[in-house]
Amino acid sequence: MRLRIAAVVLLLSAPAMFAAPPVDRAAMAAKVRAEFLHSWKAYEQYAWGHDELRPLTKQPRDWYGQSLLMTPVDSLDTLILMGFDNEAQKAKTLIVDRLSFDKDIDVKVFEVTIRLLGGLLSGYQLTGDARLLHLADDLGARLLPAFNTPTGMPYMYVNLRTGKTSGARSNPAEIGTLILEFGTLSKLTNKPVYFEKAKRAIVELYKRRSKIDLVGEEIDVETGAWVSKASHVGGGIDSYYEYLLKCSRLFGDKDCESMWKTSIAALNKHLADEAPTGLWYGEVDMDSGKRTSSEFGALHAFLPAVLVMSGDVKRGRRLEESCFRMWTLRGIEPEVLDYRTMTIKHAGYQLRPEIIESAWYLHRATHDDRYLMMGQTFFDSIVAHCRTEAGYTTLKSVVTMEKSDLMPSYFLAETLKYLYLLFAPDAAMNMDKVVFNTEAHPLRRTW
Ligand code: DMJ
Repeated sequence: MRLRIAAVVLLLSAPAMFAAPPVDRAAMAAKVRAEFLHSWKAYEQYAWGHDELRPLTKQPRDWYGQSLLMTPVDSLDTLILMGFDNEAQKAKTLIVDRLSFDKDIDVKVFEVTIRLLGGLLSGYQLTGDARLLHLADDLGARLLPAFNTPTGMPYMYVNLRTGKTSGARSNPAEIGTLILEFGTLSKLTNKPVYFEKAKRAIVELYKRRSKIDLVGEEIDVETGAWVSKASHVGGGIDSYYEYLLKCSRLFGDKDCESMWKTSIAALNKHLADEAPTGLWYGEVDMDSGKRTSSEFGALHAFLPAVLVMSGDVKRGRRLEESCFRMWTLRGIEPEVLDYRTMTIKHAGYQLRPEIIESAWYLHRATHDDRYLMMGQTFFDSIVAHCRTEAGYTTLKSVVTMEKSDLMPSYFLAETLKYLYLLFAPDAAMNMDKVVFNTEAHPLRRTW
């Protein structure tokens, strides 16, 4: 009997006895900062002036054969935020001296907008250097021909020199993730055309939602017809929802607010899936709402952040717990998981930030140390598995932990920035009137 009581007492006090030690935020912020510098120095040494670094072979990589300075533009505000003043100055000098958009290359409108336009705008707002705004304006003008479609939804590609467009088959993310950058550009240059084009695009997309208020995965921007009716919150759709909410916040836009409310209600009704493994958001047919798959992955993990931002902390918390389960299944998250069987569908890890971004938003909203613990787990796994002599690299597989050979620019723009923000004192980022674009570039409402 006494033994049994002792066991019960032991069990009840177990959480206190075995609780993880509190996370030392200052020490963690310093570690993240040091790893950022390690990555930046590797870029400087082996890929300076190019888009990205291949850390294993220590070679540069340019997306379109000619550099658009993806890594420096994407990293500038993180350098400033972390207080690397000399490096930030050097990056800015490189950008204003060398970056030219007068290039005969077909670029992806979405990628160039979130990384370059976003990075130039936040860089301008943080430094006040008008040359960065001038570059943003030049880029914006070169991207505008993409919107010349019968529907107003943009083509996927535009040639920066000739304005020639291509890629009529696009998707909600590429169509609906432009308004924060184009809208900010309008406000800062007093040229309404940017906001108007991006707003029309997102509205035209929304207008083509199904009767149950869902969008599909692929749409023809010339005819406006859906090519794929798979509806989910993963790659190809994800940041469309993020921008509906953030557009309402940054611009006080009532249309965006109403589109967001209708859309999130539909996601909660049709995509949210109460599985034995937790709350997830799966895939359904956009017309019937019939479930078509139980896949969820690294990209879907942006949703807890957006739920929290909209005030739904309860669902945000539960979904982040599911994401954490996905991360700890193998010690690092896979690109895609089947959450019903907990089997891995795509085993790569692309150094993605979304799960960390969500932990940061949750920590800001709840002050629950659990999210610091999660952040420490994310950081430790990334260091353990992705660190190389020259920066950090993606993984081919989270099962074998075999390394690939790329340090995407968003690793510096987002992954390390969100880790730093999670551990740094809250004052590190004055959040008053700031909205982060989907590439973690802080845009400040100054208008
Ligand atoms: C980034 O370029 C952006 O976060 C985008 O919204 C999704 N893909 C990467 C990060 O995973």
